Amino acid sequence: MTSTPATPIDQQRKLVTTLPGPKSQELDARKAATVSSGLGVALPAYVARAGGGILVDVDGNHLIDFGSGIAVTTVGNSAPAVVAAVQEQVADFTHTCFMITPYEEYVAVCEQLAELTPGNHEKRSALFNSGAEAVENAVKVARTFTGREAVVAFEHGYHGRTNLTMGLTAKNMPYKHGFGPFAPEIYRAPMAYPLRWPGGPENCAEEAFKAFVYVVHTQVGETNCAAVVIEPIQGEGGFVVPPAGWLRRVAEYCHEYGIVLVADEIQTGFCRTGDWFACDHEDVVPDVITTAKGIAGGLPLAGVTGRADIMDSVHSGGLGGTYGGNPVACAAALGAMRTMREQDLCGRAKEIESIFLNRLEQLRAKYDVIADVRGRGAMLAVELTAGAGDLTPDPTLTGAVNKLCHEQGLVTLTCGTFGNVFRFLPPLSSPDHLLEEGLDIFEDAFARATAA
Ligand code: PLZ
Repeated sequence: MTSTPATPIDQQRKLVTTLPGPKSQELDARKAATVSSGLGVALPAYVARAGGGILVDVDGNHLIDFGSGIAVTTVGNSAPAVVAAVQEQVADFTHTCFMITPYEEYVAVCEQLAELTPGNHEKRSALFNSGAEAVENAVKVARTFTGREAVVAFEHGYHGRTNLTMGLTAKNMPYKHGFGPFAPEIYRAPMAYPLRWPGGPENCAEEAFKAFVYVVHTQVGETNCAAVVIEPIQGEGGFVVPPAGWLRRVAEYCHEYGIVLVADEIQTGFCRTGDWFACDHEDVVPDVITTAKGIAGGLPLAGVTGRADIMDSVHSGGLGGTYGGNPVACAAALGAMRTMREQDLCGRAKEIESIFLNRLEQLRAKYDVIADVRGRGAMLAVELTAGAGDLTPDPTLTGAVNKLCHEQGLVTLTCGTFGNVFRFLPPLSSPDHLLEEGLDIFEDAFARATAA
């Protein structure tokens, strides 16, 4: 099969119109007439091409990407190995349904997952289409294995938008509002959130662990608890990095009581935090791990990988779905994982961390409204508050900075339960000069928004 290689995208920011440009505005009018208003859009610049660290819109603007489509295009958009693998696969066959007539690509992805995820124990995987579906299936597996029903999740946690995962997700607006009733047997423990821990960051690990144990003991009962579902670094909830040692204690506790520890690494996985998985940094080996986003370079694929005894406890036919582990998405994943290895993208995430942290710490020294600079690898954030020791969240300033960045052609994202966290998730394929320029724009936006 032959295909015309696309011309490489010039890795320079370039604004030829104000944003959104006229063609984007036309498309946005069509959107308003046809797409449900239930879908919010952060920056209505319609994308025509993307690669490296740049998104090119339909008007010819070159935008710097600091979002990676919410932590998905870790290897970059249309990464060469992903494109080649997809083109080859799509020409061979597009779908059979793995449950009907299987194919090698699915098995090969599961082999990679067994090798790359934390722990050397025997593992099995099942593949799905979205992160939420992976989390749902992890809970199904944990319930079958334990014969128990209850699931514990954490404050500020995010696990998806399906019914079960809405229940696991903490934040009401916009994820849950008006969409209940939610699935039963979900309990919530306080999150080890150092900046906002009532007893102070120095006591956070110890006190948060005790608070978690208290919830399990008093509200659930250890022997009723099937699973604890946890993001080792929280994503949508505000890039909350728990203090060292806390995750390990939760893991040991789960082990002691036969509770399945499900690490939701959908946002943190695949080199994003400078390790293959965020659990690696804490030397924690979860029983089950959920993956999606970065796994397949932008194609929809998700995985549940776990101890063989847990994953094999489900009756045959109990797991599946028409499209789960689609061959084209699997081929993309194999291309993406090869790229991560060959280009040492874990190392690249660490380099990005040092570029960002250096600049963000300087900014914090200048502005007391920056209450916290946190994150790991290429998953970093600043939390904006009233300042001078007052931790009242400032979502208005956060939104204002975000808007100014967008106007300058820098695609940025916010997050957090209080909407006051500014997050940085650049593709790991982004060259240094774009990262530095994006940070210049951010600093300038910050100066302007705080002066206003
Ligand atoms: N678990 C840790 O980050 C998805 C959601 C964006 P899906 N995060 C982005 C939005 O507003 O919908 C996510 C995650 C963690 C689960 C999920 C869910 O993954 O692929 O979006 O279903």
